[in-house]
Amino acid sequence: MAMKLLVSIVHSDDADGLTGALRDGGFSSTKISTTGGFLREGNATILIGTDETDVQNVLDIIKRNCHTRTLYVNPLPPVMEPGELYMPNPVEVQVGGAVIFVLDVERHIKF
Ligand code: 2BA
Repeated sequence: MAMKLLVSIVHSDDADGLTGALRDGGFSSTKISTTGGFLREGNATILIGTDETDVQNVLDIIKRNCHTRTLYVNPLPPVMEPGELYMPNPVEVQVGGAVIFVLDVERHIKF
C-alpha cells in the first residue's frame, strides 16, 4: 500500500495535544522543535508517516487540534537619520492552525 509523509508545522502550544490525539487515533508521529523564518519564533514540526488511505483521518485530527492565532508584530525599523523618531506600527499576522505538506514516501524501512 502507498505510504505518505505529512510534514505539519503547528504552533508549539498545540503540538503536545496534537501528538496525543494522533496517538489515540493509532498514528505514530515525531515532533521536532523548529523556528519560523518570518516571525523567528519557536513552532513545532510533526512528522506523520501513514497509509495513503488514512491521510484524510490524520488531516481531520490536525484540524481539530490546531488553532489559528492572530499575532501583532512590529516590522523592522527603517534606516534612520540621527534624531529621527521611529513609531512602530504593529502588523496583524494570522498564524496556523497548521501548514501541511503531504509527500510521497518511496520506501519505509525499519531495522
Ligand atoms: P513563520 O515563517 O514564522 O510565519 C508566521 C506567519 O507569518 C505565517 O503563518 C504567515 O501568516 C506570516 N508570514 C510568513 N511569511 C510572511 C511574509 N513574507 N510576509 C507577510 N507575512 C508572512 P503561516 O502561513 O500559518 O505559517 C506558519 C509557519 O509555517 C511559518 O512560520 C513557517 O515556519 C511555516 N511555513 C509556512 N509556509 C511555509 C512554506 N511554504 N515552507 C516552509 N515552511 C512554511
